[in-house]
Amino acid sequence: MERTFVMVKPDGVQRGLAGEIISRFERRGLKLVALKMLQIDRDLAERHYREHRDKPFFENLVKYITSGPVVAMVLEGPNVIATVRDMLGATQPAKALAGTIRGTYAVDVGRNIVHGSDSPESAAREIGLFFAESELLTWDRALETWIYES
Ligand code: D4T
Repeated sequence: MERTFVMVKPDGVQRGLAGEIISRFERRGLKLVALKMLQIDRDLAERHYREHRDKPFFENLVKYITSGPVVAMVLEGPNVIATVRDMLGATQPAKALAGTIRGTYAVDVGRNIVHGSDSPESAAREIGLFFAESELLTWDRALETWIYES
C-alpha cells in the first residue's frame, strides 16, 4: 500500500482553501491516515526543500513556506503518489490543466497552494520529516469495497 505526503501551503490556508483541497482527496476516494496544522520553521523548510538549496528561488521559497500555517497530511492507497500529482496539476500553475487543483486556484509558481510527493523515496522522506510514526493511523474504512474492487 502506497502513502504520499501532501501539504496545503500558506497561501492555500490564507485563501481558505484547505477544506476544499482536503475534500477533493476525500471525494476522489483517497484515504486520510494523518492530518495536522503547523507552522514550518526555517530548519524544517530547509530540510524539506534540500534538493533546491542551490537554486536562485530557494530563499523566496523558504520565506514563503514559513510565512504562515500549513495543513499537512498523509494519504494512502494504491498508486496514490501519481494520483495526487495528477490532481495537483503542473508545478507551474500556468501550465496546469483546467480542473486540477493548481489549474483551478493558482496562477504563479511561487504561490502554487499545494505540495505532493513526487516519488516513493520523497514520500517516505517527507512523511518522516512531518509526522511521528505514532501519528500515522491504521484504520478500517467502511466504504473501502465501494471504492476499490479488491
Ligand atoms: P512542491 O514541492 O512545492 O510541491 O513543488 P513540485 O514538487 O511540484 O515542484 P518542485 O519540487 O520542482 O518545486 C518546489 C517548489 O519550488 C517552487 N519553485 C519552483 C519556484 O518558486 N520557482 C521555480 O522556478 C520552480 C521550478 C515551487 C515549488
